[in-house]
Amino acid sequence: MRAIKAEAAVLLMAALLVGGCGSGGGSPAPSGPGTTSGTVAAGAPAITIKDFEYGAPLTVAPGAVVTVTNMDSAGHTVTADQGQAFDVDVRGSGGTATFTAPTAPGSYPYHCTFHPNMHGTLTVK
Ligand SMILES: [Cu+2]
Repeated sequence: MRAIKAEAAVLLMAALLVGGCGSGGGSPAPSGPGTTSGTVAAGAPAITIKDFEYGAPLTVAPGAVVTVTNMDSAGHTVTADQGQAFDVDVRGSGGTATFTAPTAPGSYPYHCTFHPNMHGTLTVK
């Protein structure tokens, strides 16, 4: 009798746990496993760091959310040269991060705090 009761309790707890996981929001998956470059989302602004370079200059709308992908094994940052317009760490080996572009139109040079020779420019307009 006691054993059966305990078993029922365990089953109930398991059911609760499964239900909790299902309804609770997990962390949002940035772009899923096995990402192929350029398929983040149609029209979504993105910077892909590769070989210690930020790639082509990017122009975005004011306040746009920019996704940064780091294909290098080393970690990088996207840090605005002036003020604190934006500053994100991007883990290496395919790590991603997002930041919100400034709302004021203009040209925003940025760099990597780990590798000061890395430079890029974000244009907002
Ligand atoms: Cu870097």
